[in-house]
Amino acid sequence: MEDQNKIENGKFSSTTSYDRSVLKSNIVHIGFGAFHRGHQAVYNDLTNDQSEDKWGICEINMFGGSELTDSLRAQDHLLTVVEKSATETHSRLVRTITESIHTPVDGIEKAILKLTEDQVKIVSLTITEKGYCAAPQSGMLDETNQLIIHDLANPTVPMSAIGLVTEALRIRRDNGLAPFSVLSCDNIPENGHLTKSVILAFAKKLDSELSDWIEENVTFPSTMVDRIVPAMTDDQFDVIEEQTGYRDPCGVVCEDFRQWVVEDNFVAGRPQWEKAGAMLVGDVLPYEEMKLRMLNGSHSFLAYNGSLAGYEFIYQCMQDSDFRSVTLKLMLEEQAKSLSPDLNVDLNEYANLLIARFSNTNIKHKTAQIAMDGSQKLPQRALAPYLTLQERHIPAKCQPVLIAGWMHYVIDMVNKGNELSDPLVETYKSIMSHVPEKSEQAKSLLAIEKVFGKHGVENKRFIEQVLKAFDDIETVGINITIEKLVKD
Ligand code: NAI
Ligand code: CS2
Repeated sequence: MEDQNKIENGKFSSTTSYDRSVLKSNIVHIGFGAFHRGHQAVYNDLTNDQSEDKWGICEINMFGGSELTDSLRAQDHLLTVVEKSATETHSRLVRTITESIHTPVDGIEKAILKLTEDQVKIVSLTITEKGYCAAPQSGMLDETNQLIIHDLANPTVPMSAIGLVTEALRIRRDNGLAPFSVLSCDNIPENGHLTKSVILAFAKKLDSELSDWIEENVTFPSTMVDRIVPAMTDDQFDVIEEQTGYRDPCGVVCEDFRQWVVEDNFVAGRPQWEKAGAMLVGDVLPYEEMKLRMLNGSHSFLAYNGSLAGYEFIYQCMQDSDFRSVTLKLMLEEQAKSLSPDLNVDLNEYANLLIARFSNTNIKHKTAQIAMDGSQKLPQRALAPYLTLQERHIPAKCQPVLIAGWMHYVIDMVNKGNELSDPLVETYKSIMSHVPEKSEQAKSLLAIEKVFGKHGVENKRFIEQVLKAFDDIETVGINITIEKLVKD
């Protein structure tokens, strides 16, 4: 109540004014992280203000402590989003969230019950790349994943989001309830398609009729999602407090830019998100590829190589003229050339916008944050575009440095005993402890099939280029390697 009063009395640049009491949890969202708060929650809140039809969101978290959910409840599910351009600041009060479930405390049964309520029309996800329990390079259900092993043995009390959604769909089918759409909002190419194939493969192992029913009745729209929403730190909570007068523990500070391209394929309807600026289209893939390769690929390049050069934040990399030039080169001369020729977007303009967004000194986006979960990100951000250039006979110079930077980063982190957040961390540690030479460690990292498929052992040109880049970083250092790339 006290926190509710504080947030309700906060000073916001803008708030919506629709009647919250009419909201129902038509959307259940799994993965109440920073990104969802700064992106989908904002789109949905703005949409509610402009349409007759109002959609509420029930938030579910399946991992970690319950502090965030406890705080959200204490402030009546309201939260703050502060948007910062290089020169301006805007604060919003987001009012679209209706309720919340933290399964480690509330129990998975409560989440299953929520997903099987009649009014639920969309189940959306921001569960990070690893949450899909797919092998990163192939995109196939990873049956060696511990959560999947658990859920196949205990499908009525799942631990993974994949198991939870499948169990809810089973109950909906058995009870004659209408299906919902499953909307992935994670940075994965063809995220809808991947979610569908993982859920179908999982369901098939339990009950092939269920898998057939899901295939016939459920839709999995793909999305391209974009807004830089860094993990919160103390000084960013200070920013929120300075802006609104209330240090919102559920608030986020993000850039002012936002983009959402959504495949318009919803089995039970959807909010009119286009009223808040989303693009509803027939085919998202060209946009997804553009964003994943040009933005996220460059982000990963900067995360690994920027860290090796001692940069803590992305904007600091942009203040180094060599890093800045190489990033633009990677975007335009490599990633852009790997895209569909039919993409009707001015890629020069897009790249320059990305450089401006990365340069925003008000956004404290840590290279170490983006460096997390490299095994889940490299296939779509580095390997796939490299392979397309290879097919098209276009030279790739920066992409091998991206992958080599990742290898140095992983080796350094493991050797120094630093914590490395990546589902394959045990594989890395095992390589480091069994293979003594650094150059041999690099070869072993490239041979990890889950990340590079067979390319790390069979694609001679790829292996040669990445190992050469690895050797350059080792012998002349990252700064000279980057300087050479600028001139190359
Ligand atoms: P976060 O760390 O704030 O939140 C991650 C969320 O995922 C948490 O709710 C956590 O409980 C959940 N999660 C983690 N592993 C899970 C698993 N195995 N199963 C189910 N849930 C799991 O991260 P943030 O910033 O919200 O980003 C999440 C994802 O959103 C990213 O991985 C990316 O795919 C996407 N995204 C993030 C952007 C950003 O700038 N932060 C921008 C565009 C997309
Ligand atoms: C980043 C993204 O953490 C990462 O891997 O590249 O989360 C990035 O900030 C977003 O995709 C921007 O939309």
